[in-house]
Amino acid sequence: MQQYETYMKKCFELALKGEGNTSPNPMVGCVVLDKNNNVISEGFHKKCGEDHAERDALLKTTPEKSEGGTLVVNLEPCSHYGKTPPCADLIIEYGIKKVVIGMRDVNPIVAGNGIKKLKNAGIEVVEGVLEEEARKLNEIFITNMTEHRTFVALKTAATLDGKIATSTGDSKWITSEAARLEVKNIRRRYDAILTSSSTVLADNPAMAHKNKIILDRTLKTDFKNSNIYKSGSIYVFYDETFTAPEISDIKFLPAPVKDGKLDIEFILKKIYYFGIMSVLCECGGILNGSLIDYTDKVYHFIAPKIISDNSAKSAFDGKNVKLIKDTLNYSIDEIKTFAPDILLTYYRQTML
Ligand code: AOF
Ligand code: ZN
Repeated sequence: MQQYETYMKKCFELALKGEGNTSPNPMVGCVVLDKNNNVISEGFHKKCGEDHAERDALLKTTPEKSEGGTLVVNLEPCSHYGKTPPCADLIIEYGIKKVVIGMRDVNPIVAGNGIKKLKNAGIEVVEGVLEEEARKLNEIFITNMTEHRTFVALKTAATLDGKIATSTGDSKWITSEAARLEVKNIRRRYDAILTSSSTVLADNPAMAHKNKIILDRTLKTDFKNSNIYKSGSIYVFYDETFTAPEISDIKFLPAPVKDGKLDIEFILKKIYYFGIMSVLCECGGILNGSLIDYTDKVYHFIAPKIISDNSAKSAFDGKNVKLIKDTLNYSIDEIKTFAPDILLTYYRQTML
């Protein structure tokens, strides 16, 4: 088992090479061992529509070499004809005798059928190796498949006293360059970034990304000159009672308004329909206060600085919880250092 864990970790590493490119498919890595337990091949899923990890790894070796060997993969091999033929069939063809799996596939077309097919062919199947990590690696895919919705992540960068800007709106820079570089890595994991007109107006950020969603209820940003509109596919959501301008390269999307705010639930449904499987929200405290109800995961950078001002802007605002028993609660998943700052990653307590 110990030995399988080492190979499973290798699968995670390989899978992560596809990070940011596999959506809506999962990230998958695969290691093939011969009958003497020597690694003879490795592979990973590079992009939706291309070879699955198992096929990628097997096609780099031969049935002569893999005969009687073991295949380690973080997700149950598929049993269906999709964009590619079933991996289970190829595993059988290659004479593999044992398949070690991180997690069962949650895709209903596969779910257990891959394992059945392998077992029917006389292959031993070892399940659940580093399952928790395997599930975390594909948390986006699992959410999409089981809940039919976009995975929502939120990033904020605050001082020790939880402030993201001073009372005058100054926020450059709360966190270090190392922390800000990490934000670019985090963005790459998600299909889109989401921000608001207030952030566009306050900071004029470029937020390099292939898909950008901007919540601009009253259409008050400068669509011709703001940095954010200069690259990527742009989706602007606005109050449906307004009239959007005609600007090529920007998709203007009317949305209903509830209590003076754009309806977040409607927007999240709409972007899922557009094929955006995951989104990273980078907004101010007020919108964060609304988004937090729909957020699965938070990336919270903390800089060792104090502003100490009641009028400074908070990372989360507007929920106005009066009793501690009514707070929103989270489980901290990870603490990383980006000196001199830290990054806390946490999930809603109901998640995972
Ligand atoms: C992947 N890569 O390495 C594995 C996947 O449309 P298809 O044919 O590419 O099938 C996608 C499904 O295949 C996916 O939802 C998952 O259930 C299964 N396994 N997918 O993209 C892989 N092993
Ligand atoms: Zn497959």
